[in-house]
Amino acid sequence: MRVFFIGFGQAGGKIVDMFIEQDKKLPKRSFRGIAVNTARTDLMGLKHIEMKDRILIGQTVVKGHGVGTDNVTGAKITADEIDVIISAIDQRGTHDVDAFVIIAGLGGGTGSGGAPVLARHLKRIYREPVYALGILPAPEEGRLYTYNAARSLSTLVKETDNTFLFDNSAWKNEGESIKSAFMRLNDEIVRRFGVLFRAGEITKAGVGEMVVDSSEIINTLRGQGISTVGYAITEVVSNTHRQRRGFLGLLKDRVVKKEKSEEVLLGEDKSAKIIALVRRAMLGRLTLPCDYTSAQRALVLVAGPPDELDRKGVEKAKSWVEENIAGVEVRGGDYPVESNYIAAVVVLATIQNAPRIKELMEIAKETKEDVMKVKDRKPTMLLDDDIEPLFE
Ligand SMILES: Nc1nc2c(ncn2[C@@H]2O[C@H](COP(=O)(O)OP(=O)(O)OP(=O)(O)O)[C@@H](O)[C@H]2O)c(=O)[nH]1
Ligand SMILES: [Mg+2]
Repeated sequence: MRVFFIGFGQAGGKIVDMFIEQDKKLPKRSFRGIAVNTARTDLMGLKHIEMKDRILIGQTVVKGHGVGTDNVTGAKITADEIDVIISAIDQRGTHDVDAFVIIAGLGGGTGSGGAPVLARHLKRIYREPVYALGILPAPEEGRLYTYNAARSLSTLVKETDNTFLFDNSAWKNEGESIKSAFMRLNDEIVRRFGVLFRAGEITKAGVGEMVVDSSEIINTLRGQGISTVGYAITEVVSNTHRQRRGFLGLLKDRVVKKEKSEEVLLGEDKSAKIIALVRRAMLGRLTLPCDYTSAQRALVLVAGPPDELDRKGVEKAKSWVEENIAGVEVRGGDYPVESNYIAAVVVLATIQNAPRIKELMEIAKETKEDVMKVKDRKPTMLLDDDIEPLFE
């Protein structure tokens, strides 16, 4: 699938920069990407997005310094300067694009406020689907981030065809600071979504038995809501690898016998291997941990060298996913690539139950009430009204 990424704000910009970095290393480009921000230094810090594709907005309002976690200002600046962003997207070219993906940290100001505004306009202008990939803040970042995320998310879900979520708090390690974790987390994001968003593109590895088409990804994501992604990877014991081990094994009879039996098992169990991999993807850590049984639709994608992509295995894995989610729509297939690895991606689309979202919404509601209470207090309460000011 050919994707046009828009990285909004600092987190969004950095992640799109990594998608572009990954894409540049591959023989065929599938991704296009721009970064939009109110902070000049954030844009300057990017490495792979071309200079002309880094769009600074809000200069007259915040002078290139960012909106300081104020997402209402982020939304306003974006609405005021939407033409600048749309024309940058148009100039980059959209005729062959299959989908737009807006990426933003939902806890901050620029991306949190700007992403839903941009989504609304893209949907009005283009026929292609508009997705968001939102990064949820960790609770330790404070209630303002949580409140921002809750407001941004509620709006994003209405303005996009589907919103993927990645929960920073679920992915950072115990004791690790959120900042030092960013590079690692971004890498996890780009690996998963890189496979998903590239699926359907023809590669040198040739055509698989049942290749996933962009339309299947799009149909899975149709109809709004929140989605999460599971991922698992395993190394292929290639023929050459096996032969090499076999050759080494000649030196010892006992080893050769063992090698042979392993080879047979590997050959016959391609299907079992794929089922196990898909199970691991769905039951392991999701980008947004949730109750997978509440998913309405799913997409099962198996990427790897064509001779490992066993049709029966993919079919059985799909059935297993179907038995375990609420809905009956499970699409999927393979994505042949030249690699020593097989990767499984499971998209759980339009989930209904995620404890983290419930918690986020509850904290946001409490925060809103507290904000209201504080608003009612006069800033001069500490002073005495009987002491008259010098002038009114
Ligand atoms: N996963 C990940 N999260 C990030 C990264 N950078 C920031 N965040 C998260 O994103 C949120 C802040 O969003 P930013 O993108 O920094 O904010 P912004 O859109 O630039 O908005 P302002 O700086 O307020 O103008 C916080 O919850 C951070 O934890 C990153 O590189 N990776
Ligand atoms: Mg910023």
